[in-house]
Amino acid sequence: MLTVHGSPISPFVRKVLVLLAEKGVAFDVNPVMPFPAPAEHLLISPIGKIPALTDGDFSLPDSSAICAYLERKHPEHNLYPLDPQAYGRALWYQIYADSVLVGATSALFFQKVAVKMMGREPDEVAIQAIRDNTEPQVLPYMEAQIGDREFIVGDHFSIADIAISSQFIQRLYAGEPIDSALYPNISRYLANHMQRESFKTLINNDGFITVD
Ligand SMILES: N[C@@H](CCC(=O)N[C@@H](CS)C(=O)NCC(=O)O)C(=O)O
Repeated sequence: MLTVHGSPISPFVRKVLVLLAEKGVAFDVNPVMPFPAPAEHLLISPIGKIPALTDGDFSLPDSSAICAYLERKHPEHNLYPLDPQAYGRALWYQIYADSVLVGATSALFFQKVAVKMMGREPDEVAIQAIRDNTEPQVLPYMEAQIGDREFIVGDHFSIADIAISSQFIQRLYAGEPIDSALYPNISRYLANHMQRESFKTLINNDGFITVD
């Protein structure tokens, strides 16, 4: 049995769970929290982050490595485009979501919600800096790249859509949905993907939020 180690509240854990749900592969979740990670988690995730995966005796950290491993192991319901250019673009959007978009999504969740879980008050200066500095660099790019498309790459739901949507869900947890007047393409794109069974099940089961 596959086990995903990490709380589903993490967008990086969510990437892996959505990919598994899309593929119809059974899995367990061990809802490890990383602040700080328990000692046994460091054995499978040397940098102490979530997610990590165990598959029998095999273990692997990092959502991108895990998703690529799972795609190769379970190629049914392909989530990585076969066309070389589309494949390259999908990997780029995954990298952008995980390393740049995260600054306008997970960072807001961290400053507004995660800090409270750690017994600290939200840092209003940091929150304002995200609104003033990060959002204007990131959200217009996403709005333009999504455009009027259903999927950000090609004609199929892919790892790029999973990575991007998983990040934007963090803003819902933070009580900061995307402003549909300012960013109509992102809003439509996200609302559409949230109707997928993979996302709906995860969000409702988690109990943190329900999405109408
Ligand atoms: N590149 C990693 C990033 C994972 C990550 O940053 N996870 C956060 C939770 S959302 C974490 O574990 N943070 C703990 C820490 O930074 O110590 C991946 O894709 O899995």
